[in-house]
Amino acid sequence: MENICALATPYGVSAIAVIRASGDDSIKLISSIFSGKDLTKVKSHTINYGYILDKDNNPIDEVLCNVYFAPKSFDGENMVEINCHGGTFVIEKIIKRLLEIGFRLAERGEFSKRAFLNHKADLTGVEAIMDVISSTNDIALNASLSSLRKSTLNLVHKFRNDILDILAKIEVNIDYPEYEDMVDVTHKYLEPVLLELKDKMKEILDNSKITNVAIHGIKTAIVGRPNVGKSSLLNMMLEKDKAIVSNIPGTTRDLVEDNLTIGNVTLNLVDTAGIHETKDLVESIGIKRSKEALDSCDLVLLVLDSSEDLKEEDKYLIKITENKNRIVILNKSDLKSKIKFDNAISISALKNEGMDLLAKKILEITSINNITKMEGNYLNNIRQIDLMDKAYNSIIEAYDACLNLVDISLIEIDIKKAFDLLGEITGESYEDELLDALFTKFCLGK
Ligand SMILES: Nc1nc2c(ncn2[C@@H]2O[C@H](COP(=O)(O)OP(=O)(O)OP(=O)(O)O)[C@@H](O)[C@H]2O)c(=O)[nH]1
Ligand SMILES: [Mg+2]
Repeated sequence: MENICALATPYGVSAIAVIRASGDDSIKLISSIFSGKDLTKVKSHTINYGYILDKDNNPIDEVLCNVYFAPKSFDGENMVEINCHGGTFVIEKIIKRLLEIGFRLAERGEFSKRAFLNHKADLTGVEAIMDVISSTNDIALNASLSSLRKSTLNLVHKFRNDILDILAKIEVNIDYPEYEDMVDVTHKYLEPVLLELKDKMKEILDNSKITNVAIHGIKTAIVGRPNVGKSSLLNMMLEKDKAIVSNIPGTTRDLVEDNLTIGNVTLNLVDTAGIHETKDLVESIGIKRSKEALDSCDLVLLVLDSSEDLKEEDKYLIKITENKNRIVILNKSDLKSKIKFDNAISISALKNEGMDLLAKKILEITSINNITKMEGNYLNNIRQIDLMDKAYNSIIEAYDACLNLVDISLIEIDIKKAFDLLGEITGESYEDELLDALFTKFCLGK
């Protein structure tokens, strides 16, 4: 493949930076500007000391080159990792030199894409690498590490094998009706098989939805009428002055977002504009956004001002959040309290009091501490879940068709669709596999 290079560490000043290079001639090319050993002759997986040289053979930087010969490298290509000093000027100079001698800059994710194309990793494996990098809590990290150890791949393979088995049996029935050793694939035979498959898929989907909230964060909206202290609460939770606070009602006009991790729970917090009737155009746009945030969130922190009697807006918000995952927060506990609310948490955002109670309540309400028990029985991201969901729906269709005694060759189409959709999770193809399974599992050619 083409010779590509990219900085693999963050751009900026650091002790060491790593420049990654991959491609057919990558080792040969870098060797030609390297003062140390001939890199084409060293052993794979060795670290080699020397200098990267400029056009006039003057040193650009003192480096260590890690050499990996194909196919035993991350992306399955010849690869060199140049460990240089982490100054932006030096990094740019080395990359410029690499471009001069025939490399081009890699695109985003191109090394991983190569790893996939070279069968070094399936799509779930490639995604797991990204997930490890973006983990913000232990659950997310454990999930991505287990996916890196192929738990997701194995899970999908298990489903695909089960489906393949059904497909193969149907095909054999259709193509070789005279073959006597085969099970007769009737509606009666298919019904319990599809039912079991459907239930298993549902279980995975349910598990995945719970774990994904834990992995990717709980969308949490802080709502309330103006001036109750929503932005003060956000700032208290984040331990920084993220949102503007003032005693003027209607201070927050737009959504203010940030992430916060409490124990194993990551919250994607959104502070919203106080919800009330207004004629102010800008404010009403903000309020519309508040309502959207409220509709789409997984958890509501409803803030009430405990120093004032409940107003119409409070009552309205209490009512519309009733059936949501909700924590009611009585703010301004430093002032004389005028309201009571069952199960509410009392805090003073001004005095920074009550965060411990709120944190405890959040952990309680999100109850995602049992997730570790689900290891290997869930999918790790929305793309995977979406495909599994579609595959599940195809199996439901197949099952319903089976109950209605629809022709089996038509039911087969839905089952095949589910198989293909699951294959998209891992990036595998389908036609070849079906043929392989047909002939290896049933030995028809003998
Ligand atoms: N006494 C007291 N005052 C508070 C407390 N929390 C917030 N305030 C005050 O209440 C006023 C409003 O606070 P904000 O955090 O801006 O309220 P908000 O709900 O974000 O208001 P809008 O953005 O206008 O909807 C400010 O003057 C805060 O200092 C508290 O716990 N006790
Ligand atoms: Mg505010």
